[in-house]
Amino acid sequence: MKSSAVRRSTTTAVLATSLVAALALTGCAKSESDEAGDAATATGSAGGQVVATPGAGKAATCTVDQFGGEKSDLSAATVGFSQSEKEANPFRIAETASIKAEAKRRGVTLLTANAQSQFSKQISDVQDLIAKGADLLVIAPLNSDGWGPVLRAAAAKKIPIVTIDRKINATPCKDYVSFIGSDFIEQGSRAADRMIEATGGKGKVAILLGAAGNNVTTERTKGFKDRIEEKAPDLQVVFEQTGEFAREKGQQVTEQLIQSNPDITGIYAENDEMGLGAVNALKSAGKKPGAVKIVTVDGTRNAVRSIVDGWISGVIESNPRFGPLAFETLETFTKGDKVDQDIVIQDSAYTGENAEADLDKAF
Ligand code: GZL
Repeated sequence: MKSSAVRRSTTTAVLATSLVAALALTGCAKSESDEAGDAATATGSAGGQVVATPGAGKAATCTVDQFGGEKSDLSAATVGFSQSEKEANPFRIAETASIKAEAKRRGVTLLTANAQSQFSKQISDVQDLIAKGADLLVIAPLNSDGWGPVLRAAAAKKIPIVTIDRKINATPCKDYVSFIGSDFIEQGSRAADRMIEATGGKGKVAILLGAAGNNVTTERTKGFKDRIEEKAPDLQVVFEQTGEFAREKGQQVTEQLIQSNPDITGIYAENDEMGLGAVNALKSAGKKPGAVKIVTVDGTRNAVRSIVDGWISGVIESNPRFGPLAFETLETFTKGDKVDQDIVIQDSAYTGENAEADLDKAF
């Protein structure tokens, strides 16, 4: 695997969409000049598997020797996959499907578990996967904290762990091997750029926060607020409340929002499901499409379709198709080669310019 990731990409372009057109396994991404070209116009999502941002070549790495494990043959191994949230959210459906498809393609035995959005269950799920004989683990963590005991149990058995999607507060190349996921601060920053463009940089904005206790919510919020502060002094964040990353809760919170702030200009929803809940609330309140500018994150089909229908102004992609890169990372590691401790993937975006043409690339 090409040494990937680590660089926390800093995007200054307006809604830069560094389109990743390559397949995960090639790990190739567009050159800087290509990205600059893309930055000028929103281009579609690759709709493909996640691809790592080219690293600076000085990334912190990990080998099986440093981890203290043994080289092994991934194709003969049993891999355990722990999914965090119930698969009502298309993000989770696509994420699990990508892991299952890659395990099948490689002929690897896969054990799976779903924590149904309950952290205590995710911990027991991982313990069960270890008890059932998982030689390696891929974990999509619900929370960033609270992983100590189960990681120590895995480490005692020298079970390599790759975390995908959300980051855990633990020691890379000791408690787990690698993290593969998006740059969530950049996602928030790009969402702010789109909100500034959609509102003309003036008015009042509400934030539908994700669930508490994970780095995605923290970083998407920080990225958004810092960018608004930096680029749009006349755009004020006047409301922040969690919608738990859920559509129904997003709708409930938006109903409260438009009661307390009837003149709200924009809504930043930290995932598509909450953004779609906000659309439902605005529809029920008799608003017209586009009366309130909505920007969301994920890249689900329903949200991209809502761009076409005029209800949503922009969707920043958070690509959940981790399968190939997760297994590629495990293969590289078990063969004894080095892998990066932080593999930051590239995400595209959808706006009115490309939503219709790229709808089939949403998940
Ligand atoms: C992001 C992921 C988030 C999605 C939400 O990588 O952790 O969790 O954006 C999901 O849809 O709930």
